[in-house]
Amino acid sequence: QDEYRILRDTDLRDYLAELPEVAALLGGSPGGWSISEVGDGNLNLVFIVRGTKGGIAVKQALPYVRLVGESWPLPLSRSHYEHLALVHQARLAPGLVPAVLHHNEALALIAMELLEPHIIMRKGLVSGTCYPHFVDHMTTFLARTLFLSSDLAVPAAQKKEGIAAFSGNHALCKITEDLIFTDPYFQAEQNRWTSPWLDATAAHFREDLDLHVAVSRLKLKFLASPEALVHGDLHTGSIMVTENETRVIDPEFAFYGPMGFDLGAVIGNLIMSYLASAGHERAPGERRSFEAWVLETIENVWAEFSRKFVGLWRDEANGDAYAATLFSGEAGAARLEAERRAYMDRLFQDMVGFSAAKIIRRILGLAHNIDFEWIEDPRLRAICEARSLRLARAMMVDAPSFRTIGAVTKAAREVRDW
Ligand code: SR1
Ligand code: MG
Repeated sequence: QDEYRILRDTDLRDYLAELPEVAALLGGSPGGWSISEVGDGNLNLVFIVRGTKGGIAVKQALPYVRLVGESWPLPLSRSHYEHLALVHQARLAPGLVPAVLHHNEALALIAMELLEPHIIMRKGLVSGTCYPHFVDHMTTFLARTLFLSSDLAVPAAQKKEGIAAFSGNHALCKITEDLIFTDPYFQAEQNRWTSPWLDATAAHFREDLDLHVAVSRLKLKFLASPEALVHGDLHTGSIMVTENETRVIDPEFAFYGPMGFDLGAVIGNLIMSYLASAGHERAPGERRSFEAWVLETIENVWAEFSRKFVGLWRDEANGDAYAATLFSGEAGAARLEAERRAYMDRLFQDMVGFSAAKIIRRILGLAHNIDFEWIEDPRLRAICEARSLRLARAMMVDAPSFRTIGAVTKAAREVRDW
């Protein structure tokens, strides 16, 4: 068995040369392969390797958080969970994740299909690009991975085995527990924000007990609700797109958690994209149509997700929850249908709260995003971030007042003019 070491140029080339399938896919002699490190995420190394015939992506986990350095160790086992999640997701939502070509657990390395000409969706959004198939692809991914790993779809024993298989990924969960649900709400050393204009809001958030209660409820839900296999980090930087294709990457934070967390990640990041748009240079017509598309996308993600999720519940409910014997006959069917609506209402509330948590962490916590960071004018950036914080606070503290996704987009539109 290999011993862990960080694979760089020659070492990686020699390693891949020994993998017949990978070498055949790349083509040509290993000496002629080009290797470049392209990782711009917070945790890992990512290499693109090209030969005469084709290319692959190679992801290797570092034993520490890349963003911070060796002072913050992080288990290599995250690569094992990422691989496991990719395999599960490929089965549950075929064609929506990259194909795995090779995995070496000891080296914490995964070789994957090279997604080309895909780009990271966040970058496309920052440049004002709309993705016409995103709603369909993403809601298929969300509905299928969440429903089909839940107690609505699988028998209890299988579900419990799933929970057990991912239970060791607690170091990655702990990052989320701290960075999303705790740090932005007190004076954590790693917190940062990019402008003194946000000092007062950050200070208010540190004193705001309504907000502290709301975020603590969300944290408890995150800690103690193994509803389904969640991706765990489903922001727009974990999605690669072309005009016609969508792939979800990087599920190293995967575990059995609350479904609303993945939904909230998608919606929260779209809201940030919408509210950051005012800070990026765009022709007025382009800005209007991009922002209209983002709002429409937010509405359609929820609408299509719920339609697909409930459809799966009607057609593929093989789990132990809601035993069919308890809902027989016409009255039983009608009652179960009403219960499905109530379930979706609760999930919607979770999504609203988690969206808000995702927004706040990207503005007041450690890890930021280019939606805001690439806004050049510091004053404009602060305005976009302040609007986002205002909306997020309302969504978190007063989630029940947002009864429909239309109420969320209406509030986003209003805060955009604030
Ligand atoms: C220190 S890790 C910061 C963030 O990077 C990942 O993409 C996750 O979002 C995590 O919270
Ligand atoms: Mg990632």
